[in-house]
Amino acid sequence: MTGELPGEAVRALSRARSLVALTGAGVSEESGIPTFRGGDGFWKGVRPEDLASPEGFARDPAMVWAWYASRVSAIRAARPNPAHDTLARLERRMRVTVVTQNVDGLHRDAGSATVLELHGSIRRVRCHRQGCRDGDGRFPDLPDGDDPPRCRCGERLRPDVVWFGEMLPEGILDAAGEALRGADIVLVAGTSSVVYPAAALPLAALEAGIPVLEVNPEETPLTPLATWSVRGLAGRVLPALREAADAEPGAS
Ligand code: BV8
Repeated sequence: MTGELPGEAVRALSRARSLVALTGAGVSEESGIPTFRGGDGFWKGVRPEDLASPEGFARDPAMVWAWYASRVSAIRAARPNPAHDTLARLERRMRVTVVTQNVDGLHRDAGSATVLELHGSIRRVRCHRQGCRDGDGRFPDLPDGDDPPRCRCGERLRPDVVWFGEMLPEGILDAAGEALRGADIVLVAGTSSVVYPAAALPLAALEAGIPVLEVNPEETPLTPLATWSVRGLAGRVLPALREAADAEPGAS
């Protein structure tokens, strides 16, 4: 871990009764799942932003389906890492709401009880036709490259995730806002803080006078605004934060 733990942040965490953790792809990186914008940022020469969109799906449904099928198989082999485990363990000492942009389901696998999946779940599929529920189900095991399977209504199936240009699930931003309003501290871990409306959530917390602690090996647009920002890997910094908070005199 490179970044020192700010003493004030440790004291705030030790006294907190309620925490909101806003997480991004970086907290799953140590589980072996590539981040969205890390590496060369391409998949078979295509940018994820161009694949994770209705336009990308309309243009080449087999390519988009193959991309998700390759991600689903990587995710099925993945296990939670100490970052996920720490957020689940913190529930023993405070109310924890995980608000995640990730679609991999690893927070629930780690045992987190309250997880808001802002961008849906790659483990599920649904019908591409707005409102049709006949296609709801588990992502099927299919060889790569197949044209997506069809719903009973005849429309293509697609991953149950939110694509660029699509609205987030009904009510989930309200639920995230409600959790934020009741938080004593907001932890922002493993996100480049560039995707909206998720990236607006820590800003709303700061507006409301709630301290925000960022954990990321790199600086992000949130770094200069956060109350504290630690340069480090979530899988190391989060356990260290929890241990330091537990050791604080008068820890709640
Ligand atoms: C919407 C699901 C209404 C699919 C994803 C203002 C307001 C509203 C919308 C917009 C707006 N401005 C622009 C928009 C449009 C757009 C947007 O935000 N575009 C961006 C690119 C500018 N937003 C939308 O379209 C949203 N819809 O608002 O509807 C609307 C519509 C149109 C116009 C106006 C309003 C929908 C956004 C959801 C898109 N779907 N994913 C899928 O996964 O396949 S987003 C995608 O990016 C992933 O979900 C990912 O989680 C998310 C955010 O990325 P990060 O998680 O941050 O991952 P990233 O790779 O970027 O960064 C990883 C970070 O981790 C790095 O900082 C790295 O340093 C760090 N890291 C690495 N290792 C570690 C680590 N940190 C800690 N520990 C480590 N070990």
